Order: sequence, then C-alpha cells, then structure tokens
Amino acid sequence: MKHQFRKAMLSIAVSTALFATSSFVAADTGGASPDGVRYHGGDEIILQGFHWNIVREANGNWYNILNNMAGDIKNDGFTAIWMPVPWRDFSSWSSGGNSGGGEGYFWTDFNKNGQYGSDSQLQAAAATLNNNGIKVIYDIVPNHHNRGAGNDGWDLPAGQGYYRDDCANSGNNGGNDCDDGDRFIGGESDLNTAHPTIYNRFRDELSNLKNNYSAGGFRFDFVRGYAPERVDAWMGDAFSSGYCVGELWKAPNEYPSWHPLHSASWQEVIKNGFSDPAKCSVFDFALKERFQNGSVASWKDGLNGNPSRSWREVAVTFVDNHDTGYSPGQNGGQHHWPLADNKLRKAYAYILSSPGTPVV
Ligand code: 7SA
Ligand code: CA
Ligand code: CA
Repeated sequence: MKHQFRKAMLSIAVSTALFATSSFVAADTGGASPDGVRYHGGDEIILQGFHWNIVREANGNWYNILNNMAGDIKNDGFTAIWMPVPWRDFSSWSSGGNSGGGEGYFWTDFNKNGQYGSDSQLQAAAATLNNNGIKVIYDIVPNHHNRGAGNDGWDLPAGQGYYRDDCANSGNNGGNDCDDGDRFIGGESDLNTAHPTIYNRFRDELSNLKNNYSAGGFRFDFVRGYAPERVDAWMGDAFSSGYCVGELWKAPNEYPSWHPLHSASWQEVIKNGFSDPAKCSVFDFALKERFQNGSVASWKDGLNGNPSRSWREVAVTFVDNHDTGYSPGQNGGQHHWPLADNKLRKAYAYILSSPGTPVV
C-alpha cells in the first residue's frame, strides 16, 4: 500500500514539475544572487539521485541504472541530480538494532570504485546525465572519513595536525584548535579542514570532479562540522560558478547557551549560521521543521517563505531525504524525521509551487 501510495504521490509531484517546465525549454539560468550567494539555482528542480539502502538493494549497479534513466529524469522535468558521495566506503556498523555502512559518508579515500559502481561507470553516468542537460551535484563529506583504513595517501599519521584530536584541547567549539566546527559522533575521525594539506586535497578533488566527472556543483555534508567560510574558499578556488548547497541540520538549542544562534529561529540558523558566511544555498530545515511540527498555515514560515527575497532564494526545499524519510529495503531506511504520509502530497505540491529550489 505504502509503496503504491508513494508512486502515486511522486507521479503527482513529478507531473507538477513537468507542468512547471514542459511549457517551454528555457536556458539554464544562473542563480547568483545580488549579495553574492553563488549560483543558488535560479531555475533548478533537483532529484535526489539515491536513497539510503541503494548499496544493499543495487550494490555496484547504481551508476549504470542512473545512466539508463537519464532520459527519463530529463523528461520528468528535473534539471539537476544530487548524486551519492563518489568516494569508496567499506565501513559497516551496527548499534541499537540498526546497521549500515558503505553509503559513502564514512569514505576511505577519493578512489571512486565504491558500492554504487566503478569509476568508469560513474564517469559514463555523469556524462550522460550532463549531456541530457542535468546538472550533476556531488555529495561532499569534508568533516570526517574512515581514519586509518585508507590508501591513496589517506592513511595520515597522527600528531601532525591533520585530525581534530591532534591538538591540545583548547575548548574551541567544544573541541580543540584542530576543528573549527562540531565533531561527528566521538570526533576521532574528524579532519582538520583548515590544515593546508587537508584543505588542498579537497580543493583539488572538487576541481577533479568538475574537470573529469562532469560536476555542475556540490552538496556539502554536515556543515556544522567545519567553518562555513571553508565552503566559500573551496568553491572560490575550485568552482566559483558551480552550484552549491549545504546541509546544516542543527536545531537552535543545539548551540551553546552563550551562542547567538541558541535563541535564534531555524531560519536564522541556516541563513546566518551557514548560507551567508559560506556564500552557498542551504537546505530549508526551517520549512522541514514547520512540516513536522506546524499546521499547513505555518508552512509559510519556512526560509523559502521569508518576506525578504535574498532569504527566500537561497532556500533549497525538500520534504524528506535519505536521513529523514523511509527508504526501500533494510530497516525501511533511516526515517529519523519522516513526514506523515497524509501530508506528503500536499508538501510536495507546496515546494514545487513556492520559492526556493525544490528537491524531490
Ligand atoms: O532526531 C531527529 C530530529 O528530531 C526533531 O524533533 C532532530 C531535530 O533536532 C528535532 O527537532 O534532529 C537531530 O537528529 C539528527 C539526526 O541524527 C541530527 C540533527 O543535528 C539533530 O538536530 O542530524 C545529524 O545527523 C545526520 C545523520 C547528519 C546531520 O548532518 C547531523 O546534523 N546528516 C549527514 C551526515 C552524515 C555523516 O556524514 C550522514 O550520516 C548523513 O547521511 C548525512 O546526511 O568518529 C568515529 C566514530 C566514532 O566516534 C563512533 O563512536 C562510531 O560509532 C565512528 C562510528 N560512528 C558510526 C555511527 O555510529 C553510525 O551511525 C559511523 C561510522 O557510521 C554510522 O554513521 C552513519 C549515520 O548513522 C548515517 O546517518 C554515517 C556514516 O556511515 O552516515 C549517515
Ligand atoms: Ca540554473
Ligand atoms: Ca568537525
């Protein structure tokens, strides 16, 4: 039942998208906004090109599947696709009845022969999507990696300032000088993205993805984990005209009580806490919070409904993603914060017909 329902809902969402874009084929308009937020999307309608359990449901075959679906994705009215993390991840974990690993968020090194397919299959799929006018947006995870399991130079020695725990604990950001953001869980795998060696590796990899893997832009993971200015620097150095969106999933009350954002709104957290200093658009978790906790009448209080255009236009709206929603397969995915089924169609109709850049 649920699956049929989802298919019906998605067809509604997609047909709305089709209507929105099939009446004319406009040029791909850039989205740089007046105050310099790069390429916020302008006219993009983004498809999330993976779910949580792909590596268990289509292991090694996903890039081929995307390659074959590129035409459908284009005809459905999408102008961009959010690809999974391109780097190989052989981690596996289980805790509290949950388990997983391999999805890319605990990557070993920048080798792209991971569990979605081979490097060459990725290059082929990305080229086909790009040739179909679909912007290829890669998921980038600078905060941490599977420390010590890496090859290709990522088996970095301790005590050199490469990782969070290499510096004397100075108490910054609840951590130490080697990390200008939050830690991922215990923080033992957190990288010091301010270290020139680490910074340059990511800068060069973004250029590599742009030059050799058809990248049209990037989704920055766990941006609470490092300074937002780092994203501005990387994009400026590697791909200033590229599409940029950051994932800042952090409630106001997760900031220390002395922090100005502790008593701020969800909108201020994502706009002031990330989008402005990073010069990058941002997932609209303010709208997500209203979807989850507010009446339909309060949906206007998402970032994408802000009275100010420069706030609305950096909002990247979504209903659910690979963390918040259900996914087919093992454990039904993660569903950390799923929207109730009876609101899904309405929510998709809302994001596909209101300001900001919608992600389906
Ligand atoms: O609770 C939901 C919401 O309810 C609402 O009512 C609340 C909200 O505030 C409230 O109003 O939202 C809260 O909960 C969210 C979900 O946890 C939090 C949010 O901040 C909080 O407010 O969101 C956080 O977690 C998300 C999954 C992140 C967000 O950025 C983050 O803010 N999403 C992205 C980040 C990652 C990691 O790259 C990905 O995580 C997501 O897919 C991506 O979208 O350090 C070494 C180490 C040791 O320290 C550990 O002890 C050891 O166990 C490693 C080991 N860690 C493992 C983890 O335990 C295990 O879970 C790790 C190696 O693997 C797994 O981690 C997965 C993670 O579970 C998964 O979600 C990770 C790596 O594979 O990949 C994914
Ligand atoms: Ca565009
Ligand atoms: Ca960090």
